[in-house]
Amino acid sequence: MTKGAAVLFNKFSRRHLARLAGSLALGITANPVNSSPAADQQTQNHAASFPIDFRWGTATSAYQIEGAVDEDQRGPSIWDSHAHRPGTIQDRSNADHANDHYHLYKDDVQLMKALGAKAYRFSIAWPRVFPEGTGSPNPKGLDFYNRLLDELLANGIEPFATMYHWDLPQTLQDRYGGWMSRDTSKAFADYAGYVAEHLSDRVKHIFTINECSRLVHLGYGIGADAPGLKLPQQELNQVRHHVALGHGLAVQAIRASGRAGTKVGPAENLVICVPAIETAANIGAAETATREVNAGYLTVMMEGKYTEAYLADTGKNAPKFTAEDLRIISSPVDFVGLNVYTPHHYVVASENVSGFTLAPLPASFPHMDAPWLKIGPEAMYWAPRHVEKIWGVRSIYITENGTSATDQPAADGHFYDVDRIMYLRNYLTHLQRATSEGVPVNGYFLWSLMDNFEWTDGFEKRFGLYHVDFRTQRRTARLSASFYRETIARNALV
Ligand code: PNW
Repeated sequence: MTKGAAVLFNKFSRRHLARLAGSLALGITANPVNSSPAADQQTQNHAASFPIDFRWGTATSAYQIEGAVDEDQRGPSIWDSHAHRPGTIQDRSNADHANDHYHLYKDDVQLMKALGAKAYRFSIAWPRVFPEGTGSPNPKGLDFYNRLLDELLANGIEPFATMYHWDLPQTLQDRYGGWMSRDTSKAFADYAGYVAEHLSDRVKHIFTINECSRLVHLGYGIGADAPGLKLPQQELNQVRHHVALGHGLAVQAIRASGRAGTKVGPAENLVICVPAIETAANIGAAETATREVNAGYLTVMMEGKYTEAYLADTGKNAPKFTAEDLRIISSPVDFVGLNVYTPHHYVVASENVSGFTLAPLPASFPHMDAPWLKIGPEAMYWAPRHVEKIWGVRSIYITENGTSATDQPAADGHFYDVDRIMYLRNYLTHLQRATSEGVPVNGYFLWSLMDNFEWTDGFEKRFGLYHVDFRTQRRTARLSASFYRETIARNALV
């Protein structure tokens, strides 16, 4: 063993034992398979290691875990209304109670600690802070996040906050039609500035909006997500513009009201274009495609203009906007967050006008426990690489990555989610490929810390490293929790 490896081994063993003790004290099931001494003695595989200061974390969002929807003067959100509308949620559930994280947050911080995770991405519920969306803040709402932040920091976990993970105050839907009006974009900036002013003494990284594209398409286009609308094209394009504007206004408000040094950026589910074969021509075509298929989101945020093809495609339905809007939307950001689950397109270079062909995916393309969750680990390489290459972004966080899986407890009571481990190991291998080539990815947040309310899938889809029994609120570590803990401890793939 080299000297470096011996130091690592000793450090790892001590930390490992401390964590295990922590898990036991918590009453959560001990990790099903503890690493064997033989595995511990392996020298670190340097070829598979990550940058030394890489941030490892987990991610959640407010509505999916908090519960306590009526407590401490929280106002209703569009997701409360949506989930209570008959026929919207697969298992007829709602998140009124969810993981009861509002009361169990201290236990949940211990779950993170047991993983050795040093960062945590969570979202702030706008209707807790401003029950009416605008106007008078509710100090009790903000207090919950004060308690959570103090608990995280006391346990050595760095908080990364998302300002909007889809839980719009219902009053803004009623008053303005939600994101159909730019009044909502402005209200969002006021709320974000207020939160930054009060929390940026402890939160140094803030994400504005989680996945603009999903909230626009599923919320206002298809109507599956809240607020459940199916708008015609022009209005839909206008919603998209208002969401991008909300992002830009929030960047400015957070900078104006947050402490010096507060960093801010989006958390987007970039539509990921993978070169079908890694030739120079296909890679170039995949970059061109990335700009175009993300024209209404990351492209306009980074470039301050809609692409010609986007404006031509939308034609008379193009959004109405001013030059000032575009300047706001493209306010400089400190980093870009990317939610990476799946490759959306495989790209082949083409002689056509666009320069690319999006290959149709064969029915046999493999997927995880949801038809949309196609298994394409190389998406984890190409997403950050494109963002660096196309827009020169110098700091990237993987704000979400993970999968649902169908494991049941085995005869010995453990959850052997080996398919989730397979998925994670392969995606992380491609992330390591990116960092080893110098793509500036600074951290990774695994979705999710624990099973939670998976939007229209209710509690049927489970994404957690910890299994949650929603009747008892008992959290049990899955085998993937051990995988992640070992990966973090070694800062390398295991
Ligand atoms: C994310 N895609 O949604 C959300 O941010 C989370 O709240 C959610 O629980 C999680 O992923 C799992 O679904 C996504 O098609 C939905 O690429 C769809 C895609 C990506 C992310």
